[in-house]
Amino acid sequence: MAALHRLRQCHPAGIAISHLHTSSRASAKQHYKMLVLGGGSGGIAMSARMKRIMGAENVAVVSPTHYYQPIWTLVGAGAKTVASSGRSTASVMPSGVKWVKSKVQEINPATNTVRTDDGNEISYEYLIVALGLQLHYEKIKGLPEGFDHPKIGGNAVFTFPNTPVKCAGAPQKIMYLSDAFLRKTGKRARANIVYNTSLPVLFGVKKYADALWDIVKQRDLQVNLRTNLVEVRADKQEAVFENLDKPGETTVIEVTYSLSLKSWMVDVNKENLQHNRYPNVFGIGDCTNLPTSKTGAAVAAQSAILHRTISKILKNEKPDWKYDGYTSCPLVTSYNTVILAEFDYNGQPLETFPINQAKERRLMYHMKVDVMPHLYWHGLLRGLWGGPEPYRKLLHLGMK
Ligand code: UQ1
Repeated sequence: MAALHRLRQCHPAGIAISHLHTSSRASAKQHYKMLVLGGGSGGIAMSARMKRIMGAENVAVVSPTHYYQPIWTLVGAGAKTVASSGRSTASVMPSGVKWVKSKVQEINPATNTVRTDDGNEISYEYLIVALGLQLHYEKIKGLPEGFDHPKIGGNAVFTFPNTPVKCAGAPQKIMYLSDAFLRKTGKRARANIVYNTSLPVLFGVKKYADALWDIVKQRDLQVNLRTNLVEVRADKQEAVFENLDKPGETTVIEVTYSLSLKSWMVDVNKENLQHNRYPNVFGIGDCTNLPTSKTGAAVAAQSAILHRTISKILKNEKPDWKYDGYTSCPLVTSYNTVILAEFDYNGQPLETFPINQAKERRLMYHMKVDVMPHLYWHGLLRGLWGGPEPYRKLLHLGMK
């Protein structure tokens, strides 16, 4: 039941999963060999890969919308348009794969069925859960209503919450871009920029954290560790933070706005992505409990592993490839520089290029802004890009 509960709780924006019971008021019965829940990066990449293994007619995807989320920090900073981040689900859906244009209402892993919000029941032989991760602003007292009180000037406070998050670098990327924006527009002297993070470190991987500490010092950005946002008083333009090392001790700061995220996870094996309780269920991406940063690059690597795991299981063989937690976070540090962090479950750097990636570089900014979107739309989503692992091995051959 615990696993059921965890499965049930994976519900991103637009996808609501309510009760778990086996009765159904199904108006149409459908069955697929492979049912994919979610049409984001993981769902679309896996449906393209599953189509290759078993034919399009055996694959269905339940999905409402699709966004290219890696560009959102740059949209926030005004460097890209929001329109450039969205594409219709129809345009990314692999041809021939059945697109179920509904929301997931219930997952019943005991009976291998899923119910959608229009009352239909779909049964499956294998299930891939790729439902993403939902933002829960309401977990902070005073949010989301507080967003209706916009004010510019004074303290700009960026926060990293005490919960699982999507890309762990995003809250500080938008801080660097805000700093750059204020400098560009001559308003930096009037603002005090603060980064309040619940973590005991600025970044989980020491190599990149060291480089980022240099940047925050240089740019006069104030960092407070182990500091967690608990309340926003929008009318008074105040935010309340707790000191995680001294329970009960809070600080009130005058603010413009702040951000927070919250999620629950699908319980999968961290090496092969198979559900820990239901062997015909798999998970990929933000909705899983894989203990790594939730990024498109992580989904790329996971898609290659999950492809292999499912191919092996279909042949009654044991999964053999192991996911090492590879993830990448292109840390945008200004309007033309990026630190390209790449690392594994253990926080060990796993860099692709034979140059020091902890250094801020223009080249890496172009990689992120001009190259990655192509790799995403034409590689990852078509099931052709499984992350840079093979190239990393080739480029580093003989260097060790
Ligand atoms: C990546 O594979 C990927 O997915 C397509 C991204 O997101 C969209 C990335 O930002 C990065 C950095 C990678 C990793 C790829 C290389 C070549 C380092």
